[in-house]
Amino acid sequence: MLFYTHNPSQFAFSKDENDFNNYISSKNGKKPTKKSLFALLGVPFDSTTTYRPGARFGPSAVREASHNFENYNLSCDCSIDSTIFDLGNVQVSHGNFKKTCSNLLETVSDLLEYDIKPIVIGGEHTISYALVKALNAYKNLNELTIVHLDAHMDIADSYMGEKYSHATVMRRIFELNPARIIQVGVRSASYEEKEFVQEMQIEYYTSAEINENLNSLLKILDLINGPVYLSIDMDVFDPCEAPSVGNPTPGGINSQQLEEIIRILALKQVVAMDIVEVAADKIGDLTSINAAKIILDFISMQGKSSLQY
Ligand SMILES: [Mn+2]
Repeated sequence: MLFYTHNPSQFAFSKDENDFNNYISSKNGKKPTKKSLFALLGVPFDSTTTYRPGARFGPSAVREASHNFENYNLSCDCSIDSTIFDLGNVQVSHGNFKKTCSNLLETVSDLLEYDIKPIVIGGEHTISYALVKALNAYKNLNELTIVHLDAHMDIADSYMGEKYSHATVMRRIFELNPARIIQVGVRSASYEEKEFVQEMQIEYYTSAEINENLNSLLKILDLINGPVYLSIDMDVFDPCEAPSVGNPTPGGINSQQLEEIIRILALKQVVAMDIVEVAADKIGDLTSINAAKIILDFISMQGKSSLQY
């Protein structure tokens, strides 16, 4: 029997949890060896949001928006040929980051055990900490480059009394001692944050610098060696292209620049990524569409060694 149906609440072009379980049992515990496998996880958590709430709806909104796109990508003349499993959402405990972080860390650790790369849709930015912490058990963080696309540095030691907050997440990640942190598209920070990143020699490239000379950033990203963790706060975009975020900040970068950045990063050894801070509240939301596009661009472009810029 054949039903001509699909599940609109599942990410476009993905396989579901049953396929995932079949894959795992067919592998009988053996790690895959050839093409990259990706697993999508939603984390509908937004407990430390300080301005515009709603990131808990991000995973559903981005999945819905993914159905707006084609499997074929005209920009790179390539199609999606990697397997992507949509495993649904991680159980969150609203108001309790510690418990949510623990659930996410354990789930992601299981995926890494099978050499499956997590792509996590937030949720607020705080969740990135759990992902980098999970990587710690499988990769040498001394070799890991964090590429952080964001309007904000997110590197305060604490924010409104919280150590674990969307505004402190990069400080907690910095404390895990990754090899390098590169901040892309920043245009907002406290004076203390700016002093800290300069003192610690954390690289940052402002949206104004990128608007002035995108190629200079692309060359820097292209020189990255070793494993990469990619964290994308959707407020890196100018609010005219991504208004539904927790902290909209004028003067951002645009979707074409993002596409070029992803084109370079997709050829790097990205071991996990997150797309966070989509606080969308309606079908067809522009922020969700741009977030879904990033994931689809990344999946279709990754591993295509012939791409040029
Ligand atoms: Mn931000």
